[in-house]
Amino acid sequence: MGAVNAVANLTVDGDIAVLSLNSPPVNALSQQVRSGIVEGMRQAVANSAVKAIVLICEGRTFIAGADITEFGKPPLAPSLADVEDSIESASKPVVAAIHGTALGGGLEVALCCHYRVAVPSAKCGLPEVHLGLLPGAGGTQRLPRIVGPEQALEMVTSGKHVGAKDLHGAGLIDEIVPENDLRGGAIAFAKKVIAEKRPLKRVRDLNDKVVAARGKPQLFADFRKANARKFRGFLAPEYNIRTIEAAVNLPFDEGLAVEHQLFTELLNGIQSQAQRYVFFAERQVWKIPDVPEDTPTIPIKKVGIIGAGTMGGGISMNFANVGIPVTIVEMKQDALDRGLGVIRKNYERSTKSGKLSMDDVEKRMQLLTGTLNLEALADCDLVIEAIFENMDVKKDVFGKLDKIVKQGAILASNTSALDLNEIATAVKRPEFVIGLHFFSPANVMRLLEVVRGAKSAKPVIATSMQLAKKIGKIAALVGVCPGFVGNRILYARSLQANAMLMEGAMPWDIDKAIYDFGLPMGPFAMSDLAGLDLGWIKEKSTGSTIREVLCEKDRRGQKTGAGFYDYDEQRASRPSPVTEQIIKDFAAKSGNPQRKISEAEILERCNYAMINEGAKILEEGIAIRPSDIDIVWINGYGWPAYRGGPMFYGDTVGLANVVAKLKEYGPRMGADFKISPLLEKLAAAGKRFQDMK
Ligand code: 3H9
Repeated sequence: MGAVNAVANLTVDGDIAVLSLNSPPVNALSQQVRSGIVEGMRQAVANSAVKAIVLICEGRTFIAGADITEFGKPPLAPSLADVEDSIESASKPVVAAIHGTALGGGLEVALCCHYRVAVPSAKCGLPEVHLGLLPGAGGTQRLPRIVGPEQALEMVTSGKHVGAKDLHGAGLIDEIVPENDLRGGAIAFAKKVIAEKRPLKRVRDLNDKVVAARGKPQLFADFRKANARKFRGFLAPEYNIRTIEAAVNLPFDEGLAVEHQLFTELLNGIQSQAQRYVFFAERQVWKIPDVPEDTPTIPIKKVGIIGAGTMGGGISMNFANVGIPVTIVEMKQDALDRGLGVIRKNYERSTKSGKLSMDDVEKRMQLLTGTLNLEALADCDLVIEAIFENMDVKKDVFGKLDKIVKQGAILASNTSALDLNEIATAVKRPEFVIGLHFFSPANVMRLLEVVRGAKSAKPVIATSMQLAKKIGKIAALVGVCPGFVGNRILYARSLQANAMLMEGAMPWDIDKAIYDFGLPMGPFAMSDLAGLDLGWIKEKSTGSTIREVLCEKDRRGQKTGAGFYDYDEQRASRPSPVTEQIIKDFAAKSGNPQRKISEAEILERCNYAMINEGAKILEEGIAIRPSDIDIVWINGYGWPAYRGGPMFYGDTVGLANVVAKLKEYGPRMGADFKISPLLEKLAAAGKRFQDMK
């Protein structure tokens, strides 16, 4: 006994063999781990002194799934099915000892063990759906046999990690063992199994729960209906549902065959490819080439927010949620009261959905201190300015902050449009200035653009990224340019959308194409939601754009019941004849010939203009890598993850095709439109954005 291979170790403790895996970071089921298990099981079974086997992992977690990096490569023996068979058909009881997260293939392996014990903090889940997949190693057939089809449906389609205690209740975990003694607890449990002569319990043989649901198709129909909106466009949730249906309606081996066929189909499809790319993109985005992981950070114990409006309030909530005290500064008492009132209302709404208790609400509210006095920010470690977009006002505020706030603190702006470097000229410590661009509603949206000024110091950047993680955001580091990454690309798309209005398309035609492509809404519905009067001043309005004319007619978006669309009391939209006429009048004046614009053209012009702008952003070094741009658009604008972000989408279309189309559209793209040299270069070389190093 001893080392089985480089990642597996077998020891014998009395009559219990302990097969231990150690393959950092997450003990994924790589070829080495698979062969370590198969060989370890063979040795343990062959050893006549051994009566039961414990499967356990070193490091931070039990097996967290198949090794995603192996997908799409030629399969290497032994397969995961071989691994599972070596456990499930073992002649001695096998006990899985779970800590950390048993996910995907990891949980599937545990389900092939005859028993499972876990520490209280352990979690289990089948998160394959997030990778555009389904559990492909028997999980869809075994899980419903233990927890029942209802909970199985929920788990495979949500990918949620479920706590050990809940799963103990559901029968998946046989015993909860002490947090600090998993190994001892698992061995004691294994001894009990032997002493009590418990049977080799194979999950595949359990049938009660699936049989009980047989002949109840309504269960699945209802589930599909209830989740239709959430699943829209994604293939994997539907395929996951079908496997649970198979588990209910078919014998185990036939269900397994259905699972295998659907898994293979998903694995080879573009959606899973995109979602696996996003998985790695979400992890890459934190890595900044010139700001190494060991860069010192500034402890953030107290935060100041200037502005209690929608943005300032939402931003404050993020910090209160993680226990960081926040001082909120406003100019007038009524604005401050209103802002704090809105925050309270938002929190109270969360009590209705059960996310928070009233006690939690009070605790969070107590962390928020409102004041009219800027001086109250003196001892903050981070101050975020969230006032309206006006350079002079912002510079004035930063100048004051420079004199008030202690040295070593970070001075951040939430600007979405202004030049951060110019703002930084207002202070004597520009290296402590950074942009923290939250997206509205700031307490909900996951994206944070961390804007690196020309002088932002590395510890300031490192602290901002770390803090973003702490408050549950996904942060992308971007450089200074108008609109940064997200809004700059949005603007490139808007130019095309607006141009097409002058050529014969209506807002609803464009919005429909973009919605059907997978985004939550198109540009005109989005404008109506945000309000058309952002930055519009009645006295200065000249009626020279469609937007201005709409505002002049008091069609300022959803809030006034009309904008590009008309809205009913439930805020349901319908095309507006008034808007149609305004557009037709403008189009006639423009002299453009009017034509029917196809859905393909709408999508190509909008999406390819975005890809082109993304390429320019890369050329200018505003984003670190193409996948960071994709992260911004998925998390800030609802680009569908199953299309992998605009840059990944460009790769799937083929960059040569993108360039060819942009050239074909030529002058329609606009007089100022230029194809990015980087895009042309990649296209000519037959390369993808993903090939950029
Ligand atoms: C599956 O099992 C299919 C089967 O049903 C059927 C097969 C036939 N593979 O997230 P972190 C890397 S599909 C390869 O920052 P945390 C990750 O890239 C799989 N690599 O840590 C990162 O690398 P780097 C189903 C993986 O503590 C490092 O590990 N399972 C894998 O915040 C640390 O990751 C899943 O989908 C993997 N499976 O969170 C679970 N997992 O340091 C996916 C991680 O170079 N994993 N890496 O950037 C997770 O959800 C989280 O990693 C976990 C830890 C919760 C485990």
